[in-house]
Amino acid sequence: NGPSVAVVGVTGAVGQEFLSVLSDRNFPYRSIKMLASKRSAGRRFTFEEKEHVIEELTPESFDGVDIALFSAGGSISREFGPIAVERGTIVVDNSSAFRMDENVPLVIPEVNPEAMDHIKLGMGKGALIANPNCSTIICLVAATPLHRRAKVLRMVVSTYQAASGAGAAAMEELELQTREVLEGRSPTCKIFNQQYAFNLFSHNASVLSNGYNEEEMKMVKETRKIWNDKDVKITATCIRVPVMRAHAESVNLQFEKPLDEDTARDILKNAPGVVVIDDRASNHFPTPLEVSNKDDVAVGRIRRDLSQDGNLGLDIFVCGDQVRKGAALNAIQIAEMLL
Ligand code: 2RA
Repeated sequence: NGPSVAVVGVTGAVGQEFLSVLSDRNFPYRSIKMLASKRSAGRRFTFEEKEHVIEELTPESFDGVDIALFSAGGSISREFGPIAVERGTIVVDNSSAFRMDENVPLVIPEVNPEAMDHIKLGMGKGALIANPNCSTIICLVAATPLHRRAKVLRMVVSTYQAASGAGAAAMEELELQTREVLEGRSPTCKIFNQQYAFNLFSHNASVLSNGYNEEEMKMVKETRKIWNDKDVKITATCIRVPVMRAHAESVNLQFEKPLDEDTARDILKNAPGVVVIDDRASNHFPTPLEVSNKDDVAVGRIRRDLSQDGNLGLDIFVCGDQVRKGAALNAIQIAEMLL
């Protein structure tokens, strides 16, 4: 019989998606614990035809738990992740708390599964595995197969990030504001300090002394760790756009070795977790709506970067569901690798 599983932060957008993905993929858990803050403890809900009661997250919550899926914010992960590991649990953490810790594997199963080779169920001790940031996952699922073939020297990413990345409340606010604006009322701005509907703005993550925001620096640092390449040049601009739950990203790649667009398209057509939508004749390319609630990252606009000599540059456009592949699916694919 399978592992005992705990979901930490079960009431959040990603927590709920954990349950959807566990069910969709028939994850073989023998038991499952629904953990959240005191505020949600006691709430009942049905999952897979069984009634579950949300329990308050405490250190004792992890006794007897084999795998814990965390998505309850960085402070909860920092407080309870190590406690869970101490009690023998393997933690898959969706927060940014431990991603850059050199002892913590940062894993996209299609990209760098070997990073967690040393961690398995039944090894008699806990461990911590970090889920990369959603915009990093979505970019690298597409960029890595190309990198493996022609070695990326420089990557420039512009993201168009969905509301879901800022949580369920941000999705609700986008919907509310859209209604308000259409009715000529002033928009309610609680989550973001400015109008979101019919607008876009630089990502809400804090801006650092180098002028980049935290989201952009995650793309830079996490890519270097996942590719195990501290020299690759990366720059990113992350923008929040009025889209519900799928991120879009424009990615420019400069290679060490030539890679022509047809070869790139073939590589992507055969890449795990990728679907190519690249129909120039009908101008049909990836869109957030087309990838929402789906597992695959969609790639299109595959073309030679004409600002580069020969075939040393390529532009692509990717879309991926932020809640699913960007968070919950990736974490559960990691959990599947432990079985
Ligand atoms: C965002 N990547 O989209 C963040 C959330 N994890 O805001």
